[in-house]
Amino acid sequence: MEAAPFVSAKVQPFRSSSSALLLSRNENIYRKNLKFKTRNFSVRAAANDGSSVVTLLDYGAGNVRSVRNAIRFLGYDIKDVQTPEDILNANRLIFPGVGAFAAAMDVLNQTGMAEALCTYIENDRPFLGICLGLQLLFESSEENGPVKGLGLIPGVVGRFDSSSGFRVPHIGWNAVQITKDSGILDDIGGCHVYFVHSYRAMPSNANNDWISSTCDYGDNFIASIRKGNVHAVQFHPEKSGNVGLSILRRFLYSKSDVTEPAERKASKLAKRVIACLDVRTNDKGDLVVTKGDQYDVREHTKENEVRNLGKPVELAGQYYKDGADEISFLNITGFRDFPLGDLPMLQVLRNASENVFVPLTVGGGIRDFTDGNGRHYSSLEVASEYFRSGADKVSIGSDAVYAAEAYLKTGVKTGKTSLEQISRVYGNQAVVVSIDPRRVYLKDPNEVECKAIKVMIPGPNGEEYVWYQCTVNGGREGRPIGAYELAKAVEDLGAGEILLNCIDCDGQGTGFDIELIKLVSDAVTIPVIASSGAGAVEHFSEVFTKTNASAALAAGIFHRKEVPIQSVKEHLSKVEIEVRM
Ligand code: 1PR
Repeated sequence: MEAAPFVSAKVQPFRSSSSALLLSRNENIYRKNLKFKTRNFSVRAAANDGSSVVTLLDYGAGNVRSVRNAIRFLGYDIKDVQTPEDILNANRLIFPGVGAFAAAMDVLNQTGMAEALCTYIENDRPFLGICLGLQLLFESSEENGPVKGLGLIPGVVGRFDSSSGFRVPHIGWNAVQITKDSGILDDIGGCHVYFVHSYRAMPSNANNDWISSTCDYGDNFIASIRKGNVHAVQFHPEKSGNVGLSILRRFLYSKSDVTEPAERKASKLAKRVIACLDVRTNDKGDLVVTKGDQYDVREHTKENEVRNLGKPVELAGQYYKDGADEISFLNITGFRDFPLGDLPMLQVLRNASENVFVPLTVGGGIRDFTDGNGRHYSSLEVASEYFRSGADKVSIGSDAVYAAEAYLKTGVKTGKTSLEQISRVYGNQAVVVSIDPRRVYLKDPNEVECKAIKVMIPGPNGEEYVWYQCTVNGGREGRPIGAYELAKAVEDLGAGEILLNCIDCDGQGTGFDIELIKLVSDAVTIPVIASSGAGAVEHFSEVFTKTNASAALAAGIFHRKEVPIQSVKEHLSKVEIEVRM
């Protein structure tokens, strides 16, 4: 494939002397007045040197473990960039941008990496930017800004507009439209790839010659760029299953064969099917996948053992092969055990992420904690350890309930809650709030201050109304806040997604609580994952046709092998609900 020469729109690298993460308005004006050199640059052939080393630019702002795992899985060794010279000397460079735009630019500027990156790219050296690694190539971003980018591609990175009814962040498997010879994407037209972002770059006449694919999500935004040997993708190949691995393989070794995707019918954002693993230590001290009925995970036998449905890493690997779009681990005793003391759970994540190339969420015990020696751990430290161990998202249960209660009482965002702290550092797309509500029937909706709704099937004493009371500590304690109020409050506080369980339906196999899911998914603009009660493939189509849920999660039917994930997807596809096949 011949490499096309290109000239940067505006190459304006700079070194920041400020340690502040954000550019102030004054700094921006100052920088606009600086004279930067616009460079023309020459083209070099792609490095197809047979070397098995890939250089990785990880500036330490977040979890790039999954990118590392994917590279290693494909048989390549990783050389980490330590100095700007390492960038200039790379044969192939992967830049998986993580965190916020301003923070990333600040690090790149302060370390001299920004200039080295520009030179490397100007010289048409093999480059693959991922997610923020694409956005940083543009002139600027509106994320906490305006903030100046590397300026290699004309355009401003802006936020998705949620007023048009599209949920922000854009999370999930969407279709890309290939617009030109894209090299590494050549074989993925009509396939779904995994996106997770709130900001995007838009096509324009000025950047048209860069665009290799677009994606439709309210706007038709830039999904990938390519010029010569320089590639960048807004989606996550390392989280896009076999399709993503084949893209990476293509970049690493351009003559590589690609895995033929099963189907090429993707046209829009797919509804996700998620497998959930409730994990805890059983009475023998082994970490097992368990499953409750209405949150009771013990066998109803004389021994009263914790139900054991398998080993977490093995099951996660199996569900990945079976086509799960995401996998969630819930450390269900995290509320009483300290997760950083729970090393087996961290090890589970590390091991699972080596072979599972779809997003992993982990929850349980994310809160501030002081151990027996008086050492204080912030919830951010707990979450960071989960991210470092391979999680893409963390899920907060009990702590989010307390945060929402305080917020509703005072109307003040303190910035100190786990939700706010974690979403500020890792982005709100990385923070899920898991809600564990229980139905409370009412004769009169005015009996409670929380939102009550009229139900189709009256309660046990003929009650016509219900409110959904939130609980903490694995359903053990009811709180004075409803699922509706909680969902809206946590969206305000920075949650990027809601995992909506229902204690009454959990493990019953009689279908999702449609009334609850409709109530909550209509109340927020972030994606909602419907959970609890799946017993048949029809329950999935029901929840997707009757509510605005973006994903549906199940546990028992998958663990007991009653309904394979593939059957769920085939059914959804048959009734014309788009899924990733
Ligand atoms: O409060 O931040 O430590 O988080 C604890 C987390 O553990 C919460 O996400 C909470 O939902 C979860 N959890 C706590 N106790 C239990 C339990 O079962 N005893 N599991 C529990 C919640 C519910 C679902 C389940 C679906 C689908 N599990 O996620 O997987 O209901 O099941 P089904 O398809 O079999 O019906 P914190």
